[in-house]
Amino acid sequence: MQTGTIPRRDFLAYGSAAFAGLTALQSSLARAFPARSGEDVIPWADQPPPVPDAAAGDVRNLLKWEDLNSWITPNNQFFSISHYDRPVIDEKSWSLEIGGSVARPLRLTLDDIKARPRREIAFTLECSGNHGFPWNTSAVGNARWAGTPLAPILEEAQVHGRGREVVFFGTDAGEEQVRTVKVRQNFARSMSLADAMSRDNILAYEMNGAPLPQPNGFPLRLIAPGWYGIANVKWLDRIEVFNTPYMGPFQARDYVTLREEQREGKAVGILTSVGRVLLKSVPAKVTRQGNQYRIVGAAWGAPIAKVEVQIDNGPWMPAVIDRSEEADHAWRIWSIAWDRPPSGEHLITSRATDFGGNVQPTMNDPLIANKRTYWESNGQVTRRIQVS
Ligand SMILES: Nc1nc2c(c(=O)[nH]1)N[C@H]1C(S)=C(S)[C@@H](COP(=O)(O)O)O[C@H]1N2
Ligand SMILES: [Mo]
Repeated sequence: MQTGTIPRRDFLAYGSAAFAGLTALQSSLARAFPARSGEDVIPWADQPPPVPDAAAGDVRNLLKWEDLNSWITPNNQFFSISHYDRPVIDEKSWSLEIGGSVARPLRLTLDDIKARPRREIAFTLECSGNHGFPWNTSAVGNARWAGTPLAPILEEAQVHGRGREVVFFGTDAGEEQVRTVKVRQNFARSMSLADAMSRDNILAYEMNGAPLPQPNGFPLRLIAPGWYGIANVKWLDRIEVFNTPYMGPFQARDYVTLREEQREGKAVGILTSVGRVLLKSVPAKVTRQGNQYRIVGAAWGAPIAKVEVQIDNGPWMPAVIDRSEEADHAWRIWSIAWDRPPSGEHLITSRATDFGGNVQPTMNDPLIANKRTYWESNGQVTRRIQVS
């Protein structure tokens, strides 16, 4: 546990009881973001390469980190990833079916869903492939999602005692091959019944106060706060309770982490399905106002206790975390002053620590280095900058 090193201020700010007394501090921290007037953004010297043609159909609208200007990512700047087609759905003919191993199957229209209790949740959605490829370094965004809680719907459907998983199907479909057999099937992902019943999960029809945009799953998607992007099924039209484990391609073949681990001195390959989001931070941008430089970044994946920044090979220095928005599953914006950096090239690295004392690993940590696949890459990120 490293919690002893966490500034007391951060503990206070995290507890909601202490929150009210901190307004002055909060607003001074809030001023750290989005911007100082008249400041310039210095572009990173290490720009990611363009999305390769092979992936350009699937991955769109990646954020330019230098453009990060608000805690909420505007809908038109939010990334979008789709592995099959991107269906355009007419909400009038669309409905959601809840079936499988249940006593009372349901069918709900969009109006039915909107008439149910409404819940909003701020959640930072990150693709588990983010930082898995040189071109994929910003497949992440933060939005306020609104919809209706999933758990009461599953309760109404009365899941049979043998039901063990909930499978979420999109209307998008593609052809998949198993040995010599090819079958057209819908995008889908499953969760254990216990995970699906989490009070945080919603069936979302709004994103930042607007109807869910088409690339992000119009008219309805699952929002599963705390899970990597892949679990958040878009263009949702069927929820089915299974008695057996679901083994769809995005569950059990793709979006699977292969890691080499040591067991009694022998290397073994361990395969796991991408699941919950991991502790992470990134330096987002460097700004300059006269010779006052500032490094601004984001941290997410767990309740963030502290963020530290390292410049070149210097000491780790604590960043100021903006706690003006209280949300368990949303990123924290942090910043740190960088006084009169010498001209030349510099390296900037950040690392986050959660309230359990877990520290974001380095890229050399066996957890990251022994991965043979690109998913779940939450290692520390280093960026290069040229100071003139
Ligand atoms: N139906 C469907 N849902 C999907 C996907 C998909 O291809 N089809 N892609 C998943 C992946 S890999 C990610 S990272 C997130 C991205 O959500 P966004 O496009 O709203 O950013 O959606 C997930 N939900
Ligand atoms: Mo993803």
